[in-house]
Amino acid sequence: MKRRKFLKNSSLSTAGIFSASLLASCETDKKPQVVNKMIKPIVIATWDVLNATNKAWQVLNNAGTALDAVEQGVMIEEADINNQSVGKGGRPDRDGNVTLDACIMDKDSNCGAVLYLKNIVHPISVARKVMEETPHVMLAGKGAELFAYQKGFKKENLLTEKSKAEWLEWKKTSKYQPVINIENHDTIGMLAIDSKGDIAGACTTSGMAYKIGGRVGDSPIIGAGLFVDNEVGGATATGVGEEVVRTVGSFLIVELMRQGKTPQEACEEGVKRIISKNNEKLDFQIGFIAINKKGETGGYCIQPGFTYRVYSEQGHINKTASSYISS
Ligand code: SD4
Repeated sequence: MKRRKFLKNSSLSTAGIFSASLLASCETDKKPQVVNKMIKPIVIATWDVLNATNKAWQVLNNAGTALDAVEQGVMIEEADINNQSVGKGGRPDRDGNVTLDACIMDKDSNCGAVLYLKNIVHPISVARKVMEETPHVMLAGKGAELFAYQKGFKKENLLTEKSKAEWLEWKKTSKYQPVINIENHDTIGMLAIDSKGDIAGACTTSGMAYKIGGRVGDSPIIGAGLFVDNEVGGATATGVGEEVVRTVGSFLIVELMRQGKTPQEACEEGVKRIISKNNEKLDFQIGFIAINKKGETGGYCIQPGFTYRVYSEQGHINKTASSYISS
């Protein structure tokens, strides 16, 4: 039974500017008409993930929900073996195991997550099943994997020859030195607004390369790697997850937007909070992106080099985020 059905849709009652016209459009099937011209679908994602934002935009453009858009969008990266930070082809932990983390959040503040999931190409879809078909928010490890099999997901080897060869090379020194914007490249966090004005988000990763077995970062942690409040907006993160977790980064950014900051200002404040908690130490990367209910976007990072993609009616843009350290 779908838990979401039991939850009240508070967003429609609070988003006054959209309410009456939207309720009318919600009742039509398949292709809802955008009665209120203020609502423009938009998708935003960490890094230069053209194929993923293209996919999400297709869903939005066909009057799909933001939730379907972000799920199907990030699935592109999960299946892409050339992205060695997400899904199949992800770099393993130091014992050679590829372990995946993902979470998803919808317009009604429902959320689902999987942590330390092995052998499944699409953790984001398992996270969605956790959200929609269990009374829980997070499933981890073997339990998450067994749950996935029960839901029909297939077992697959996630370690590609390329990632295996690199790991074997790394083992010769076993030095753990994350390299900014290389080792931490390509976790995908995605946020979307659909034609009804509803927001959803997804975040999925294979985590830090060569991490200690069992390590989980920010990406599957609601509030850290991802947060959505349909009354306000959404935020998602990439970079050194430990730093994002200890400042509850994405939640902070959404709360700053609730208090009136633009997505850009809120992302800057989120990054600066992390820097201040590290005594101004700047030798790691964090990147945040955010979107508000009006469809305004922002992105900010510590080190130069973080890009994000925006796809809206204006077309596709790959943006370079401004950074705390100027390039
Ligand atoms: C983590 N935030 O596991 C992730 C890593 C990341 O691109 O962003 N990689 O800490």
